[in-house]
Amino acid sequence: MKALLLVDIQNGFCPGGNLAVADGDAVVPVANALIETGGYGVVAASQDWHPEGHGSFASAHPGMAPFTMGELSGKPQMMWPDHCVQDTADAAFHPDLNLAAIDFVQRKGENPKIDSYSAFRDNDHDAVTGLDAYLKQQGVTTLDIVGLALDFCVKFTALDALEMLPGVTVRLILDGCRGISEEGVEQALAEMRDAGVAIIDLKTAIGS
Ligand code: VGL
Ligand code: ZN
Repeated sequence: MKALLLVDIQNGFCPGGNLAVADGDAVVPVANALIETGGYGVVAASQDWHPEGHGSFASAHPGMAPFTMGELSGKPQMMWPDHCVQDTADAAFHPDLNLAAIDFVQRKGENPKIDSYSAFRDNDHDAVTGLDAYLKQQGVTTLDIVGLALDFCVKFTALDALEMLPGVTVRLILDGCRGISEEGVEQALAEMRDAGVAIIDLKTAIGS
């Protein structure tokens, strides 16, 4: 069974959002096209869902500026602008996304002491979210991934999918993703390719 995973397609990562990714909303029509024609047995979506004052926010660390490296629980942590705070419009899914088609929502980033880029587990790999158990229980054999941001949450989600769903084919639909930085995207694509993620486009995904 093929499953589709929509990573963090939220207002916060789209133009006008608190952690906007350039052209981030361009992933929405690609996600919707996949939902319509991709033949998926399951559509899952992750949602970055931080409490106010989350430890990944620069604002929680006096003197720290967004987009600089700081520390969280004794480990290096990128300091982000406040984003995707629970129950705010910034955390809501993009309104044009086909929400009715989503079977399962996996929230993440709720623990203020640790960030969670991956939809499968936190950055220390201490706590799993439950998405792996859900997808296994559904009998997934191929997992297609689209969303935001390619160089952070999408990358770590794809790498964890390979590790935590043994035997599952993991495919990244490149035109359904946008990233924060160009260098970050190049590096992320190389890492994913090396690990065994198939990098394909929308046309290929729909045709196979
Ligand atoms: C993300 C940074 C912080 C993402 C989430 O969805 O890629 N990036 N929180
Ligand atoms: Zn976040």
